[in-house]
Amino acid sequence: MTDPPDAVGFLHDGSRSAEQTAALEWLDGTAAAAEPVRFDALADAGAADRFDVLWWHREAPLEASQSPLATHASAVERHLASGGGLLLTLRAMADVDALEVETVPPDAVGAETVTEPSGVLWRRLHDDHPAVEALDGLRLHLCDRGAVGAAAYESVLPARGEVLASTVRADHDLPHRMPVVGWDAAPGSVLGVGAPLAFDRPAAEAVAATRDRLLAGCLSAVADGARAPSRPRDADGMAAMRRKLDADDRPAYHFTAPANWLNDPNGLIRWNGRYHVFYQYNPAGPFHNTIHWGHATSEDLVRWHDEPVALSPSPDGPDRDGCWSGCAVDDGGTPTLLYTGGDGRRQLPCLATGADADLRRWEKHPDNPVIEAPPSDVDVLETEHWEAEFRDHCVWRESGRWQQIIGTGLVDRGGAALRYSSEDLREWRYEGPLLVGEWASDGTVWECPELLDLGGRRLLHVSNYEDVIYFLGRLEDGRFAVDRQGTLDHGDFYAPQSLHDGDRHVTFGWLPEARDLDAQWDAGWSGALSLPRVLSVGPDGDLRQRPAREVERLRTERLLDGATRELSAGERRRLDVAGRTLELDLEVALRDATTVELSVFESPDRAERTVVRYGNDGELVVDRTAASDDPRVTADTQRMAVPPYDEPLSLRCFLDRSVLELYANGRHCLTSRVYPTRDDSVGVSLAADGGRATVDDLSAWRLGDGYSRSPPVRDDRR
Ligand code: DQQ
Repeated sequence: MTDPPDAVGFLHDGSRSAEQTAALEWLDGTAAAAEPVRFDALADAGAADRFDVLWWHREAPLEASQSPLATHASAVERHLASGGGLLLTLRAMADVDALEVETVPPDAVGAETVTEPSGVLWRRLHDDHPAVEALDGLRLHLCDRGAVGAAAYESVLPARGEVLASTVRADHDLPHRMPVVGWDAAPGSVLGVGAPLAFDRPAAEAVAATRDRLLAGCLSAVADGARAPSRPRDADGMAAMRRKLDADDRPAYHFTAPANWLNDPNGLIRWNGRYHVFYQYNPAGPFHNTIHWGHATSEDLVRWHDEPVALSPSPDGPDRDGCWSGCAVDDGGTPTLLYTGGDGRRQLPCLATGADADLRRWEKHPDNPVIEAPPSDVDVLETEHWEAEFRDHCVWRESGRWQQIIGTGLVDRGGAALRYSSEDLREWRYEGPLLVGEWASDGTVWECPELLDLGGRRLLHVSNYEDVIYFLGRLEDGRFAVDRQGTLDHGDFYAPQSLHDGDRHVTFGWLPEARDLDAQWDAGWSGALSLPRVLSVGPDGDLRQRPAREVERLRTERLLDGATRELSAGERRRLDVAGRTLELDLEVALRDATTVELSVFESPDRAERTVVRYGNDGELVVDRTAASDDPRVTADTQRMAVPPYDEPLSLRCFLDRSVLELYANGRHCLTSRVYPTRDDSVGVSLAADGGRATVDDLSAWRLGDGYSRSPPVRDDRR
């Protein structure tokens, strides 16, 4: 077991509660030289010097104005400044903002009634922290019954601290409740554990042993200067997180956040010759909460540099609970973001302008939100979470004004995109709905609407919680007249956004995980972006989707070059290609076969395999029923129709560890998240059923890494 430090000053304010007495007894029973010390004794010069650690363990509620930590802050800060450690447990953590080390206190403080083994859910990213050195696993039960005073961050994050753990109750993860935070108070350090770390109530032997080890680890962590890792604030820190979580199932060339949570791509823009992708990001772990804007840049759309977080919620602002999705525009040389601020049950549009050439620093408009409320002449849906479903922004310039659409849902009607216009991006006039969908077929709420001009034809796509549906048509008097409709991607793909790059629109979508939240927690990262896709309209008026030509730059080795394989009925042929980061291009002519199968991520005994199956019913499926031995992953079959049926099927397949991204006939996309578990699940085979088939033009490449190791080139011209 980790030894606690030699000298611990056990802080109290005069009297000691039963819990404090029990904790002090525990401390006396360890090797530590523990000594109760009154807060007011700290005022004496040198009083704290003989302690490696000051520990304040308090569960009773306290008015902020009476906080002894506030009254004696300067003595505690002197202790930290001389390299001492401070541990704040139970409700004591609620007062951390009394010290200079933090400005945002925990927002969930009170008594927690524990009825089943409960404790901390440690983050994979910090599994090497000295506090958990003597413990195995990420789920640590500390208490099994009783009411315990507790403190945690829930809808806000500490401004300066780094969350080290969330909460576990029995075998149920509660990532949103974050009771363990470390603060770097160099040369000293502070650790807050607002989890049920209590001593005066009975506990099962194993639970008590874990509690004791964790507490000893926490005391020694703050004592020996092994400071809590601070939240990375620069590009190097972001890249270090990526290295730490470089696991076998992390995509190599599809963009992922360096660690933690990623969802929608946001604010896509080419600026000063560099591509910028921002993304919905939670720095506190791999779950959707406390949303910031992460940031990455690229010179070529396929090799990425991690940048520092670009937008963070302002604790007193209209984006207090999150900076949700939005877009970027060039306002006469000023990069400008429109995004959704979340505050309690309200979500409203906010604006920020770029303050440097690298788009790293953003200044929020002082009069945010720039639209005070949804329009009053439509009946915007209210739901359990939101006063009005009203979010996500697409902004463009047309008819001499800025135009904007915002996603919503209208009561008894369905998802809708509402149109606004403006002279200056700050004052907006409501212009009416651009399009309202059908409740039953198109979804109740539309998120992330985007309107693109594909050379005369307009494309509107919206995300309706399930799918990304698109409409092709024209604008007539500010309304969208629909010619045809479809689904942008039939798999794990959501909330796409595009950038206009010269003569093309390049689109990225969010590829959510297809494994449960526990598995995502264990991985420490969640979410990827699709490859950049170029959207256009073909001569037949239908949508085309192709990987951007830059994707070819990822090819590092050619494995097959335009080969042909004739397959007879029932025949299976293994290809002389193996790997998890591959591109496979092929043409399939069914001839008299009923189906042709391409199996990828295939083990030699075929027990693990992901099957792409094309049939003479004109359907292409990705069969994930045997794709993974891990029971926590989705094992279903995803389907899409691939007209026209009378031509050979041309297929481009991108394999990237836990991503399979398919392009059929340059028109239809299906992206799957798959998680092969076996080291030998690297094979590729072809098979025909029901008759003969020809696979032609079969090429394969090994693809390289999407993360450039060299630092980005800076351009300070603006
Ligand atoms: N994701 C954002 C919202 C958007 C949703 C929140 C779509 O702004 O509606 O992270 O995935």
